[in-house]
Amino acid sequence: MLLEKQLETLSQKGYGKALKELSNEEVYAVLLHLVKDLTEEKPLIDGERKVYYFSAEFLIGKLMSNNLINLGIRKDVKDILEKNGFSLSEIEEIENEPSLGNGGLGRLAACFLDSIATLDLPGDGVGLNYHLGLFKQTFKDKKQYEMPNPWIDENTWLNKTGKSYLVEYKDFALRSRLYDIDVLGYKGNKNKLHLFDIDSVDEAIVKDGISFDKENVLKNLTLFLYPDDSDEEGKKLRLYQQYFMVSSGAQMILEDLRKKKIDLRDLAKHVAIQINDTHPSLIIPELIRLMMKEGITIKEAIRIVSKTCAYTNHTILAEALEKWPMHYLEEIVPQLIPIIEALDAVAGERSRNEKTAIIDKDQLVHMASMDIHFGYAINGVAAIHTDILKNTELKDFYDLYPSKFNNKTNGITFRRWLLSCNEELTDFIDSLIGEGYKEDASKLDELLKFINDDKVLNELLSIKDKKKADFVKYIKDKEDIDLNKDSIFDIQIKRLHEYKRQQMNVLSIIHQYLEIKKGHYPAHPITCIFGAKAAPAYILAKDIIHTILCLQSLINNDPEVNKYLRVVMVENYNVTYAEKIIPAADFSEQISLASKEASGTGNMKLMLNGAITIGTDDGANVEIHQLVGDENIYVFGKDSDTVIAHYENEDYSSAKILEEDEDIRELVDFIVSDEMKEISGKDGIESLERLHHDLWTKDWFMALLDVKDYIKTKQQAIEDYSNRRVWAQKMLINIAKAGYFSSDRTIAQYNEDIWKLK
Ligand code: AZC
Repeated sequence: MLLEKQLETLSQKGYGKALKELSNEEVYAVLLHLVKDLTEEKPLIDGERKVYYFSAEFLIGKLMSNNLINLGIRKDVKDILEKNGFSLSEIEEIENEPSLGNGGLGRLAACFLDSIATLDLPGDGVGLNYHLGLFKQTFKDKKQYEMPNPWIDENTWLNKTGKSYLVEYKDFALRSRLYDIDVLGYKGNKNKLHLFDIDSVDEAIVKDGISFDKENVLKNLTLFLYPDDSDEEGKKLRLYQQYFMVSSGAQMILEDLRKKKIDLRDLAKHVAIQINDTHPSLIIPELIRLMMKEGITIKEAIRIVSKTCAYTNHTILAEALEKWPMHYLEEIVPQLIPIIEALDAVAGERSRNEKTAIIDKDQLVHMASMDIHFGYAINGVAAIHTDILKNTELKDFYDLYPSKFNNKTNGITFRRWLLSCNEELTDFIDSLIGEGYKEDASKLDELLKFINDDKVLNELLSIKDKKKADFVKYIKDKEDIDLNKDSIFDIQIKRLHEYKRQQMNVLSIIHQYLEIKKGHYPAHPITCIFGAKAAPAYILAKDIIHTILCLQSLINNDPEVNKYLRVVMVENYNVTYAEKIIPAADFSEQISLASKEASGTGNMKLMLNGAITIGTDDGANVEIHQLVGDENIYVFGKDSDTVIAHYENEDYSSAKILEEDEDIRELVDFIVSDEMKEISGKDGIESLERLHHDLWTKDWFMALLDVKDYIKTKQQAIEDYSNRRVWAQKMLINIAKAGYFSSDRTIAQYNEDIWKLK
């Protein structure tokens, strides 16, 4: 009743009309005001020590649905709107998705903020307010093109604050401007996501897709996340951004302490800083510099900062561990040089091992090395990943600081990845085991008692069917693509990268296609769905996209084949798309080369929604495998020890495989077959040839090593799918065991072992 009155009042105030007379857009604005008003009443979470989660990305997704859920009013609002002739989910569609992230790393940061607030822990995010996001992906002529992805409009969750800091570079200074987004905990109070920006940013300088003058920092600094760094200007722009983020954030933190009359020497008692990957690593020298300005000696400042900062590693891929040339730093932030040199000297005193140096002999500054020497905790993001860090990638550091290393297996927030995206499944679980699992996800385990209950199993299948039908409608409306709702939905959604091996999935699709052409039909029709963006300068990744889009056209237009097989790559895959695809998934493709996927989090979201994993023993798949047992996951491929040995011995040769195995050769050579070339068009052939050539001569991530086992395993999964009862049991077990992957558990562990808040 109260809520209804509030909505009517806001409607009158905003538009001078009754609620039922508003347009959908107006209702959206009214809801935004409602949530902001209700949020206003919630106190900020307080405590002695507070964590600041520094991250280049926060892939927060649309916020309306989640905020309503976390305020505990989504059902009531939905009813009131329905009474007035509106559909809440249609209204939620209106919101632009904030384009502040790329992949798992950014989505993890968003899940973590949700869980920090939900556990009532004091902790804020710190990042940048990119006006045009990563980029918006479009397809033309079966190729990816990049466009700006603006998302800020007048109805926004961003709140402009009065806070502003001077960030000094060598040749000029910029004033940062802080915007905040409230982060609501589930049935709890709130924290904040702090996003820094500059007033002078100018979207009009962007031309021709996403190109712009990379040297015009005053206008371009907060336009894009991860601007193209294939040239020197791009690399420098990233450095400008990183320093802008950490300097503004550090000043904000110190200002807060001063306001509270806390001695800066007590920083570590009051503040923990989590460095998410190496993008924010300059926070270490910057904090030291700012403390020195306040009269603290460098020695003491180093000691204090070393008790404040902790680092999370998200990858073992060397190219992703950032190294900055000294001369860039000299050109952009010379004030940090003496400090970095001092840190390098201290590191040198602790170890003379070249591999743990901060500044190497080529005058490159290794960000991760700085983090490990001067952070008090270093964590990987899944058990196997942390083991690989300790035993291989970061072994020399582990030998030096064994007690700093720890594992924190990733997690996902169930508020978004179950309650919000799959209401039907949520309501069904509620009816079976009550709502306790919403605050203690381990209680999902109670679902296991229904393992032989046919009514429950049938209902699970019919919810899946319903979500598949919803998705079929969504993609028809959005992209005019026709899917067969009765086919298996086989899903691979993640950044496009060779190590994730979308190209191996491509080979299995080619296999399937050729089999159908020979009259060997699959046990069940199957639809292979991809969602992925390729980094703009990552040519081979774009070649893989082109190949998928060619296959899509070849297969979907062939009436002989499309009864059994279809292929779809959705355009501009993002959080909103994920929320539609995941509930509809039957197979979850997690097929990275063992040892390369740090954790994966899509694997967790898909499992929670009843999809069965087809995967390698990599990242968090290993833990999923342990939890659900051999019967409820399809594991294939060489293990990480074997793969690591291939790299060490340099004895992997795709050419050798291709020469010896004509089955695999047929699949790879099909990429440059006449049918494919014809579909690809003149401009695309080069792309097909490049991928083909790479597989023959390099195949760095060993797709050909596992492809046969992969095809065989997937075949088995397709056959098993037809036994609907057994399949439903697999689904139930996966859902029941997903509780471990709640980010509430992950955050409780970060707090217990690293942050020690409250
Ligand atoms: C990802 C890892 O690839 C993934 O395995 C992990 O689950 C995730 O971080 C969260 O820990 N890394 C990224 O997304 N990295 C970038 C630069 O986008």
